[in-house]
Amino acid sequence: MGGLGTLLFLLGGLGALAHVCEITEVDSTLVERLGQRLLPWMDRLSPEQLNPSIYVGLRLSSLQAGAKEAHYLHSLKLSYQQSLLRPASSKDGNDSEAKPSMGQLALYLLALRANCEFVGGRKGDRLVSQLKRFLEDEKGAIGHDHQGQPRTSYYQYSLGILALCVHQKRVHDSVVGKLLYAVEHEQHLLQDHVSVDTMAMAGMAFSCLELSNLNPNQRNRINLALKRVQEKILKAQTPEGYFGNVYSTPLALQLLMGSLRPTVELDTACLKAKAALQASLQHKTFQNPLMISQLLPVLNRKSYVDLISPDCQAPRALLEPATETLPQTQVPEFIDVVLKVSGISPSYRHSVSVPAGSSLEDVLRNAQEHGRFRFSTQASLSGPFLTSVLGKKAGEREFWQLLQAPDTPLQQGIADYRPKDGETIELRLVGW
Ligand code: B12
Repeated sequence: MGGLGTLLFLLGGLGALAHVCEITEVDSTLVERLGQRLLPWMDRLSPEQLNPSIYVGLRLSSLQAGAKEAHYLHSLKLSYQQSLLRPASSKDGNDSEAKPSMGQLALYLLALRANCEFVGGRKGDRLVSQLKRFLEDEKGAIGHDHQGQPRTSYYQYSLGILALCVHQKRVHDSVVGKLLYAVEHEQHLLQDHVSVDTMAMAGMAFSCLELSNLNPNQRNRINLALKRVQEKILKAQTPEGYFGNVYSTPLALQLLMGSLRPTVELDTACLKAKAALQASLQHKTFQNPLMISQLLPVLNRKSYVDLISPDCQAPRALLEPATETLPQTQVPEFIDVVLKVSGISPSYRHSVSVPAGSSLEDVLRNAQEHGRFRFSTQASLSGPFLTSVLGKKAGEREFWQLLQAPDTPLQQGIADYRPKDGETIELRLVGW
């Protein structure tokens, strides 16, 4: 390291150069443990299990997975190019695989950028056109009067703009305008649990546009919207210190880290959030690979906005697989969980007995095997998403909400949540 490099390093170490929202002191064993949880997922290379977010998270972290990484990116490329560039669904019924969504395509483009690649060539250009078309369609769905809603979500809309931006691809002012309007009027961005995540993602799209100056006509509006996003996220801080909840805090910090608008409020809020997040790392809060992938960059003081000019030479520690802990061969203890279904008639209520430590998905399976309960799921980057219950499929802009009775929405999905003895879990069909 040269003289200047050493000086910067020292200053950085002292915190003089660090932004107050950056986490500077992290326990490297805890980070390693998080990284190790991603490793098994990197062996899952089937199209339904590939997850570009995992690749992005790892590349922006302080860790690397050696040869697995290149192999994973290669699989992502094959899968995404194949499914996105094949002709539109043929009518003969063989085309059962769903095409990646707008957000998934955007995450794939972020993954390319995380490997310091710019999307290009004939295939690459087609992917960019496709993403632009997705955004145009969504712009149409939102409508001239802004009365409609995107078919996916403003979260995915933001991801789309961000992905094009880090590849230095310009999107039309009118496309950016829809997101600006949504933030200015808080339309559909502020539904309970998804609001902070969506605000953070929208903010990162704006940060990228601001830094790259791709839409100079919108400069002032972008600037103001960023200020607004920052305010909204700070306002959503919980008494414990989380922005929204523990799982939206990583994205919120990714956004706030890049803030060019330091204020006393921001300083105080970030100190509190960092402490809360660091405390949560001591527990088993972060198990889900998607959540880990959004968290790891933060623990390395990086955000998706850094994909404008990623540092692919930065040294990263090689991850070794976790040493196996022997399974305990004790007779399992059983717990009782009450499963309740509401929002449809007739309603349903039944007690299920499962081994302690079972997931909610295990509970649902048990209820299905031993009674009239029925459910189905759809794979997503976050894991299995509950799509139908007792034969009732959630319709457009509806979903099966998971709650701990009487009225606490769960912060985890069916595969990750582990109910306790005597708990009542409610599945409620609601609009969003
Ligand atoms: C938008 C959104 C929703 C929308 C999705 C509908 C839509 N058409 O977009 C709605 C409101 C329905 C929703 C529901 C839920 N969500 Co949500 N959601 C998000 C959000 C903001 C963006 C997801 C996204 O578009 N990703 C990008 C695309 C490219 O990835 P994707 O995998 O293709 O996206 C799909 C899945 O993410 C799926 N989905 C959305 N939420 C969840 C949650 C879980 C656990 C699973 C398995 C799937 C899933 O819907 C997306 C669209 O099809 C994320 C925020 C984040 N930080 O990731 C939270 C987030 C993933 N959701 C979360 C939660 C907890 C839930 C619920 C379990 C809440 C509840 N108590 O019921 C339910 C899911 C219940 C079920 N039926 O299985 C948490 C997950 C935390 C964790 N530990 O894993 C997040 C991180 C929000 C948070 N900070 O708490 N969600």
